[in-house]
Amino acid sequence: MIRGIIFDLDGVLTHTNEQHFQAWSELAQQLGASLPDQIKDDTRGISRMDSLAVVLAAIGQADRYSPQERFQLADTKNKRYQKLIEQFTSANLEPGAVELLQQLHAMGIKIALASASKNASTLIDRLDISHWFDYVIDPAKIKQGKPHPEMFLTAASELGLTPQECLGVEDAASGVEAIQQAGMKAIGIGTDAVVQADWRFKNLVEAADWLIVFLKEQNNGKR
Ligand code: B16
Ligand code: MG
Repeated sequence: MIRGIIFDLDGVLTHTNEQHFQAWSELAQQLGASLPDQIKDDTRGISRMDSLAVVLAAIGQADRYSPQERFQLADTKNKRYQKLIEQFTSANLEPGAVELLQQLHAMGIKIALASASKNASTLIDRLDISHWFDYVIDPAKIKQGKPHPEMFLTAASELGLTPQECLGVEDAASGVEAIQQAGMKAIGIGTDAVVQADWRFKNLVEAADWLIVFLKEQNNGKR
């Protein structure tokens, strides 16, 4: 029986992929290089420092910087990213996001956020959706990022549920893998990145329509 839904943030409830990419691209420019579009997918869902490693490898500068310089580079990118999302409001939510959170809450389904982003709690405040979450992962306390299952296992346990009682919703290959490694089924949104998901949808509205029917059927004993 599904009693909890664990959401990713970027690429699921809001779209910050362009802002992340722009900030990484500007950093690459400062380092005298340009980034291929593929970096958007390659950094989806993975932590800031892991993303930096992907970016530096893509521009052939993987071994050029000390750990301290790497932190500075990541910080430069993050400051630019924070500037780019400064004006985010509820208008930046994915269509259908509030309706889905409302419906899940009304059905008594527990809701958690499992985002790799250290900016996630600021972002959900700006998006005006913080109040819908029963638990929000603090990625600073997570030892192993996606695709490791730690985030999803922690979220389930904090909701007081077993992994089998939860579904995860993701837009990234790393996230889908993390959900499945946690022993949950994965709902994939959007790109080819989620081919491994148990159910795939073009966008959140389509996923929400399906999910609400799925949960109602489950409650009526049809599943
Ligand atoms: P930050 P998600 C992820 O968020 C993004 O998809 C990924 O591109 C980013 O590198 C990561 O957060 C870390 O973000 O630099 O803000 O800590 O998809 O897990 O919600
Ligand atoms: Mg994501």
